[in-house]
Amino acid sequence: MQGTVLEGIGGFYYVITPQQERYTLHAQSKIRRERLKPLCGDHVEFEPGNGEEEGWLTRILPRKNALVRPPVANLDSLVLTVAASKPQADLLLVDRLLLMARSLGVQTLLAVNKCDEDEEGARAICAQYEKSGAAAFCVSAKQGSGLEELKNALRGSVHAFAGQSGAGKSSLINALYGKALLTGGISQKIERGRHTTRSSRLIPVEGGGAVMDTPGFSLFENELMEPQRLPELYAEFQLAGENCRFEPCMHLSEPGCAVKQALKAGRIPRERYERYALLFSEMKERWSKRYD
Ligand SMILES: Nc1nc2c(ncn2[C@@H]2O[C@H](COP(=O)(O)OP(=O)(O)OP(=O)(O)O)[C@@H](O)[C@H]2O)c(=O)[nH]1
Ligand SMILES: [Mg+2]
Ligand SMILES: [Zn+2]
Repeated sequence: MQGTVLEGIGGFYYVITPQQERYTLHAQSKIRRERLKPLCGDHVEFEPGNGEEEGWLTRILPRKNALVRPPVANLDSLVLTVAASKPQADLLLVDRLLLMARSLGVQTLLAVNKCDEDEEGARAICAQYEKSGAAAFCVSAKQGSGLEELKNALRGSVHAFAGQSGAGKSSLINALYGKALLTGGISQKIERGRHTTRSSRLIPVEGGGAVMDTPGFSLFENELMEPQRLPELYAEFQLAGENCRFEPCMHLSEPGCAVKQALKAGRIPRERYERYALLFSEMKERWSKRYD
């Protein structure tokens, strides 16, 4: 039989078939030996167990894509989620995730949540991503604002919410789809989320598509790539970059760089460019040490 992995916890995999039947499975030792970890969203083959017995997951079908962080597979789109208030939005983390998604060809959206607490701050974050290729939405899971627009953009797709703990991923999924997921408070002392969501979980959405809730995180390292590849993953550099004197141009200190001109003219957000320069130098450093 075939199905989709809803969730994997403690060695068990919960799978749903196209007929909406649910099964609990163990991974066959062959899969465990091959160190192929079934992911939330994986399409799999399995043998159901007898009666109350658990069945066996026997094969992971070829993946369209797979992320390491959050650990999910077969996405149409990824919704990067940050809070406009607390926890403070880590936009370098957003940029790293956006780079990852674009290098895998996964469509990306940005949800700036908790805009009920800082509308102006939320708009400022959205503005930084206006030309990034990620459609940005100011939303409030609490008050429901902006949710219709976000829902329309996600309709019919398999999408995962990802980002910092406490940003409101589970709350947004609740507000969008009315499913009772666990949400938690923000710890006052550390102002980090309380890591409420412990494993990635897929929830089929009425009318087609599915949403995945994933555990929050704050650390993320991009896969090693040649730094020269970075500029092409920045959508805002594409148009302006056509007029750079050098080809390729990294838009850093080359003379006659049209991206830097666009930056001076305020057509490219300064913060986003500065984080690009940081990520570029970081990747350059890692690349130069790749054989160490
Ligand atoms: N003011 C306000 N608070 C919100 C909003 N959305 C979520 N919260 C609160 O933020 C806290 C964290 O929300 P969660 O939905 O658990 O966050 P999460 O991103 O799922 O966190 P992890 O599961 O740890 O990754 C909870 O106390 C929510 O009530 C919002 O739109 N406005
Ligand atoms: Mg959560
Ligand atoms: Zn340039």
